Amino acid sequence: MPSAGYAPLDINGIRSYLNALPVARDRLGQEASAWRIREVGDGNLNLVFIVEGKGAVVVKQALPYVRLVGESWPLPLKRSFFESNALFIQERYAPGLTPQIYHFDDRMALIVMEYLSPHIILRKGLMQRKIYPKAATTIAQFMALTLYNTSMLASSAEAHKARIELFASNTALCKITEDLVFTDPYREAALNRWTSPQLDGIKAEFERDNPLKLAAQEKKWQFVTEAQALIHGDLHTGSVMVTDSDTRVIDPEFAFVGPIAFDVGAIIANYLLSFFSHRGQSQDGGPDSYCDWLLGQTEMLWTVFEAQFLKLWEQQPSGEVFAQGLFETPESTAALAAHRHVFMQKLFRDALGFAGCKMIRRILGLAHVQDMESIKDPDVRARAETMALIFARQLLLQAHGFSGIADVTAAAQEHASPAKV
Ligand code: SR1
Ligand code: MG
Repeated sequence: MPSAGYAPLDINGIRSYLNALPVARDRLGQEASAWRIREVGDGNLNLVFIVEGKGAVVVKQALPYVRLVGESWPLPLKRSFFESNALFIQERYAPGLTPQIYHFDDRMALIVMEYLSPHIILRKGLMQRKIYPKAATTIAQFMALTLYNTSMLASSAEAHKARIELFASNTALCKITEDLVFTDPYREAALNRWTSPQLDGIKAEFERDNPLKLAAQEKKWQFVTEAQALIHGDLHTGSVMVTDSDTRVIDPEFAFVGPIAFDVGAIIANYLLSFFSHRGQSQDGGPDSYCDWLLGQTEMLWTVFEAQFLKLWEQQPSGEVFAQGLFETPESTAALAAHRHVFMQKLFRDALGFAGCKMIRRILGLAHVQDMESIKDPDVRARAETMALIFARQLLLQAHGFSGIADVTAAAQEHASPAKV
């Protein structure tokens, strides 16, 4: 139920709302009647307006239902509260890597924030085969900074429990992930869709595939039980805006205290989906330097994240877990240093499992990705999707067989080779 005083705004409503808001008026300049306002939301959940005067702002307002599906699927407005809180926390630990918030209105479930221009959504850039040399590195740094600093490796138990409490009631958005990522793709669910009839066979196989279903449920168990750090919760390439030189992570409305590997796996999955979408469209399956670049960036996501996370752990061991005072002799310092690598290896394999789930859900579940959806010819799309599905299954079932990220990208290349198609 929307709270008293909530109303979804149209263009005129946005104009009056911002005109009564000094912080927005100052940024926009001009008379309100001269502001140019357009609704540009193309995500699954919310309204998004770009408002331009002399300056510009973005207004994001939650709807009381899932926009993609309609009013039959109600969704709490409180996601706007979780998003604004996550953005504040992320800005504290990863300054300059998120949009700046100018105003948050809890009652209207509305955030006024920085208009990122000339940024575009990373997914769209990757679909156009654009090179963003810094994007993967910056996303990896964002993950290391936000995930390390909101974990008990950096903070007290008391602070961590306060964080858990702040985000604990983001249950409706977590439930979307629990159902859409970990469960529905492996069963008959009303809103599932896939390229049919081409993928009918593999969809039916996945529904019968007990090892695969068990592995997906293990990942779901981790997702709901591992309160490790404040995760973004929906870190795909549609949640990143880029220019050649700037990268910002947006849209953390799915944030809660969950497994670190979920964010890492999500972004790796989306770079790999881009890779398979391009490989599937290649006529002859011959060499493709853009696909090689995508795999190189996939490697960067992990290697930069791992190095930065370890560096933070070595330099700021301020948390109550692996507490500094326990490891002061040279032997125990060395033991802790060795253990950090064991810890990262587990995180890596967990991330691969999550990546597998995230790839499968985008092909067999409700919410698909434009990388694949934009492929008009269903046979070509099915070819790309099948390569991605088979590879994702391997990620989920054989995460332990990958000793490093270069193994993963080599296997992706192998799955996309003409002999396999
Ligand atoms: C019903 S919402 C579907 C998806 O959109 C969001 O971007 C999340 O990824 C969610 O799973
Ligand atoms: Mg989103």
